[in-house]
Amino acid sequence: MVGAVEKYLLDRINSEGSIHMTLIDPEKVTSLQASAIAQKASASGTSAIMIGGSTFVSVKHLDAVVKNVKRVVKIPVILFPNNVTSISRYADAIWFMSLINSVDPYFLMGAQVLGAPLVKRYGLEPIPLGYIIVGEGGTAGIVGKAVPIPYDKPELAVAHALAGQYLGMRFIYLEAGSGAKKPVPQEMIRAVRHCIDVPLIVGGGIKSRAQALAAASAGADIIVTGNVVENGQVKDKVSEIVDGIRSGKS
Ligand code: 1GP
Repeated sequence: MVGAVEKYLLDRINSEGSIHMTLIDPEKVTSLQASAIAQKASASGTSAIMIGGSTFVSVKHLDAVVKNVKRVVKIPVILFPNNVTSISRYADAIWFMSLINSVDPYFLMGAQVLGAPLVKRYGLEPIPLGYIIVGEGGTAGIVGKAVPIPYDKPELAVAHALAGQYLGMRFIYLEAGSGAKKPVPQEMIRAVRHCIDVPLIVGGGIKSRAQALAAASAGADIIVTGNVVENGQVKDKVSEIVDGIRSGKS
């Protein structure tokens, strides 16, 4: 059941403690820009490339972005879908995710039912993921009709994360929303990490070494950054964040 990409992620978490992933939003880049970002991020120590955004993008453009990224990096390319239109046959794997705190059945199980046959047909590796929107929640929270979990309610984040794990999801993602003013607080990361047995992903609003270090030392196994690489200086920024993650674990 555990495929090659998932095994790779687990192995890297085991050997490094915490790892970094770079998120590329296909809505914001050309396919050439995407491959340039991926190449620099990979050279700077990121462990995988995630591709996805919160709103609409054409499958044609998504395919071009994924293909171009695949051409230049050896690390896995994992889709981070917001809908059934976010599935590209050229990726290695897909976070097969349910938005646990959505009030809309479409984001809990509807889109997954529509997307599953395509995942099968394209031979993509599905990695089961429980997605939980916290804090401001950003565009993902609005589009996904989530009831975001307030930062001062870590026990609610724990309840959602445990429910995801007990349903068989093999990763849990605490999402503050892309560009969030405040990343997920350490107290919430700590509380969730303490209660679940599967790897914990944290993302949204992480822009600095100190913020990456804070998330890693609180127990995040995977730290995702997106916005920070969109304004150039990919090498410097990813190196800075990867360095923060590594020192957070030492
Ligand atoms: C968003 O968690 C990711 O889905 C990354 O957020 O763009 O703020 O880094 P940023």
